[in-house]
Formats: sequence, structure tokens, C-alpha cells
Amino acid sequence: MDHTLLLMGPLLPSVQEKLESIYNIHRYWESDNQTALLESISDSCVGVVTDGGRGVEAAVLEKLPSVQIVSVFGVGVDAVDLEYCAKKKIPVTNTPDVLSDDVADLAVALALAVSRQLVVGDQYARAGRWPKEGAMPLTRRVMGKRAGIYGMGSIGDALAKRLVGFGMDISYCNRSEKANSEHRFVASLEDMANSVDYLFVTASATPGTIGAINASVLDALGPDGYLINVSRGTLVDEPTLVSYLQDKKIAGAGLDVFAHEPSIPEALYALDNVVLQPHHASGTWETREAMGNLVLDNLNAHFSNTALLTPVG
Ligand code: 8YV
Repeated sequence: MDHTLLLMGPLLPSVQEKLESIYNIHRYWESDNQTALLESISDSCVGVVTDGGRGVEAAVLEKLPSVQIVSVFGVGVDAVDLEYCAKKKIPVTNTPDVLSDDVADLAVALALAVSRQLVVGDQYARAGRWPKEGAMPLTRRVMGKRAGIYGMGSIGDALAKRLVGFGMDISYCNRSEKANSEHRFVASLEDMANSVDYLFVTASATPGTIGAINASVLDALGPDGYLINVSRGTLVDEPTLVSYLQDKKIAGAGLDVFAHEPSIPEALYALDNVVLQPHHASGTWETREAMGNLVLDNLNAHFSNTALLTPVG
């Protein structure tokens, strides 16, 4: 219990228990006077633990001048004030790779679900419509179609491996071409969108990618194209996406992430050409345990003066 840490939000209970057995943890989200809490640990707090969605803002870090590390339970660090951390030389760690398989699985599941109308079919069956109305309307095949992956990191890579199994023709758009990739590199996102049936978004949220899926990209994807987003809602111009789905200017979307979580644009609830998930792509027991262990291992490495396992940048 030597080290005092601030925990911004709840973690998987088993991970939080381990954390609380090793460190002196203050629960930020439970405090009814957060200003007083920050003041009371201002000298002693040496680390912040948070998840990818919550992150931590400069306004909190400024009140904790002794913080030496920010450890993120998640791969995305867009909610952490990285500029502030860089300025103060505070290392940030995240949990890459351990979640890539589950996130890729969910991306495939969303593509299948929206194309094959799994949710619509489930509702059709449960409502007893089959015996009364006969077969439900036909759906769209996934096998053999053209996929474009925006962001070819560890998640994009895991996704591509799965899409090969669906006989898909795969292209990708990335900051730079990957040396050993067997897939087609396309420098322009709009050009890629123009030549695929499925546009998968797996890029991290950075100033260069936020808002990238705009009207021009959706126009390029066109009325037969599907958008699958397992990255961050901020990469998409959400109001435009909603209107394109309503007007069938794209065929459909599978969305795990939204611009203002946990809010989801209500207009989406009425649409059959969308499958929604509550930001849950990494949400399996196995992956969340692995993410938690990586958070603990990074903290342990830092406080025992050994190299961080997964530092950001
Ligand atoms: C998690 C995520 O939802 O890794 C990320 O960046 O968004 C997710 O895996 C989140 O960090 C867990 O609460």
C-alpha cells in the first residue's frame, strides 16, 4: 500500500480488487466532492488508472503534481490529455494487442449481423411472424465481397485474417503502406470507400482521423456499401451518417461506438439497416482480465523501475 493512485472509474471487479490490494486507491467517480478529494491526495498521488472511454483530463492531472504514470485500461488513449502528459513527461500506458482478436470478432459479427439481418430475423421469429407471414425478406451475402480496412494496426490485422476466411478481397488505408502486407494499400480513404462493399473502421482516434468518415467518404461507399465501426464514434460525422442511413444513401451500418457515449442518436433505434452495440467489442471476460493484468503489470514495472510493457508513443 505504499503508492497512492487515483482510479477514475470502475474496472472489472477482479482487476479492481487486485489493484486495491496492492495500492492505496481513491475512487474518483464515487466521490461526492471531487475537488476536495484531489486536494487531499495532491502530494501523495503518484498514478492515475482509467479506462479508454473515461481517460483523464488536464484539469485533474494539474491538481496532482506528483503523478508519475497514467495507466489506461484500453487501447485507445484519445480521452487522455496526451499533450499535458508529454509536457510533464508523465508516461502513459495502454492495453494493445490483448483485445485485438475480440474486437476483430465483433467487427465481423456486426458485418454479418447487418448484412444477414440477424436482429430483424430474430425479432421476426420471436414475434411469431414466420407461420403467419411466411419467410422473411432476403438479405445480402458477405462471402466474397470487397472489404476496406481503415487503420491497419493490430486490430485491422486481426480483422483481415478473419475476412480472408470469408473469401473477401481486402484493401486497407493507413498512414503508411505496411511492408509485408499481402493486402492492397490505398492511400486515399475516399478512393478505398469507392471500391469496397464494407468499410471497416479500426483506426485510433487522433487529430488526423477524427471526422475522417465524412459525407464524401459515405458518398463514395454508396447505396450498396456498409460501414462497420469498432474504433471511436468521433471518427465519423455522426449526424451525416444518421441521415445517410435514413435516406438509404448507404446500405447499412454496424456500430459499436458513438460520438457522445453512452448516448446513441435516437433516430438509429427505428432503423432496420443498423445493428447497434453498447461499445462492447473488447467486452469478454477473457479479454478484460488480460487488459487488467496488463494495467497491473505496467504499474508494477513503473514502481519497480523496470521498462514499461506497453508505453504509448
Ligand atoms: C474499452 C476501448 O471499452 O480499448 C479501448 O480503447 O475502447 C475498449 O476496449 C474500454 O477501455 C474499457 O472500458
